[in-house]
Amino acid sequence: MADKEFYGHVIDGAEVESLDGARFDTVDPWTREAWAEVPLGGAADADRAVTAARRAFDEGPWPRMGFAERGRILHRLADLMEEHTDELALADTRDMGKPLVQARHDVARSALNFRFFADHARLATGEALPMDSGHHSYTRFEAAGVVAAIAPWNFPLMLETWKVAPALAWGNTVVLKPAEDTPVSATVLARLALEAGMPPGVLNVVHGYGPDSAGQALTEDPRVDRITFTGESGTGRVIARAAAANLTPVSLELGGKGANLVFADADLDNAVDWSIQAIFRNAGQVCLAGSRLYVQREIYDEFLARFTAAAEALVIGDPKDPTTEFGPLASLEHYTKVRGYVDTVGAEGGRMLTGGLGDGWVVKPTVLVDMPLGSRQVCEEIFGPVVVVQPFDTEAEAVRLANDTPYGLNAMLFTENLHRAHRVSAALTAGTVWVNCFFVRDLRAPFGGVGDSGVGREGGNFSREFFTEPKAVVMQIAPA
Ligand code: TXE
Repeated sequence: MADKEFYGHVIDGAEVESLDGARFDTVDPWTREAWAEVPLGGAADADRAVTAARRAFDEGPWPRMGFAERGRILHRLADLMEEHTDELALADTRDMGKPLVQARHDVARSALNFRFFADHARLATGEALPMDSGHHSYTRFEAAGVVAAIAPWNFPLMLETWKVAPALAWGNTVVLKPAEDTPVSATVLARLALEAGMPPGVLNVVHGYGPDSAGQALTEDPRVDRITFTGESGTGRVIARAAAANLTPVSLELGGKGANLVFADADLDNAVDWSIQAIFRNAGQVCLAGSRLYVQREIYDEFLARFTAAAEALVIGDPKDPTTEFGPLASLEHYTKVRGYVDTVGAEGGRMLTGGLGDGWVVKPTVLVDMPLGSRQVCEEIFGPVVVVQPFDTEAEAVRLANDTPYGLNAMLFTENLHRAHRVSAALTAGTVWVNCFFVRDLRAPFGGVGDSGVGREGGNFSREFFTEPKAVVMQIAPA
């Protein structure tokens, strides 16, 4: 491709190449051609970015500004993001094949991340503890320092801003490493942050890979005070080990194998609609995907018929076309991985009702039945548009099946029975449970997972706890 656009690292307020001049391509998974180039950052580039963030934290105005002034800049950034919706959305769509309509939705949510955390930090209240001894104790939430934010490729801008926004709102400085498959929107974001008046060095972006590259270097740098990571569970373990060497606190949002329980008393139209969204939105490349669908036997056949018909009706096509609902997988590597699960359905003892391979890097909405409980399709995170559907008889059985996984990010259930809704929500091992809906979130709520799905929670006060150092001040009110 003749004229690939270039998107640099953003370090200390300047858009720059790597020190050694190396670059790599980012590939549009629909055209399967490189469409942009970014610098290939290594340890030396990560070092430069941390140095800039360190200086901006230790000497710059950002941590010393009031919440209102920082908030004004963060709101201005949100305004600029909304004005640049097309550019940001198209960047994610071209980088990873997400339908443009969904990418535009992600931009709106990303702008909201800045607005929400700016206001949340400004309006946060604390607690003063009157003590019998004639003292009182109060808590200060002080910025932690330099935050390394390492992001995945499935919701590039959205998950980057979910980390960056609270970190900045609480006065930290940031080095963001976007995923190598989806680098572009991060550079655009950093450009807009400078335009919004953010001082140099406050938000730095360094591109590159993970192991033996910029990502690993960030996790090993003792000048980094917090590491926030979203990605694969195995990578989470590697990062936790690196962080342990410096006792750097980590927040890990990892994989999932979400259970979706549809009871016979559910509103079927609603259950079908959400169950389709839960596994086929973003071509199933969602940590929260409802990839294990358990349906009560009385309605199993009817539900399956409706669900399969809805899956087949999804409009597959060029993600840049605004009518497209379902695009290709994000990369050849990821397509090959997901294909491995589709190709082995028969060998594992199951059956494909609909779906399979499409053109290029498309795996069509795929519905599997009769999969043995121990099969790879049931046990492993596929991270693609592949759902395993199984019948159950009793509520207890449904809960047991749902909890039979090392993951615990989220679960869904559909029922019109209020008592059952509360009972099952309490019994499920998961960071989030959705009842009669999916994907809806209040940004004040905790977000994170249990077991292999991660460590820690982010959102609202949970983000405050992670991105600050809480300090207790004890003061004598009157001499004894
Ligand atoms: O993730 P990785 P990948 C799952 C999904 C997918 C699989 C692999 O199953 O198929 O993970 O995706 C950086 N030190 N999820 O390979 O490797 C890396 O450069 C520091 C679940 O993209 O975890 C990228 O920026 N950084 C998921 C980021 O980590 C390292 C979202 C994620 O890469 C590193 C995405 C290291 N040693 C994939 N190794 C979810 N839960 O939402 C890698 N990185």
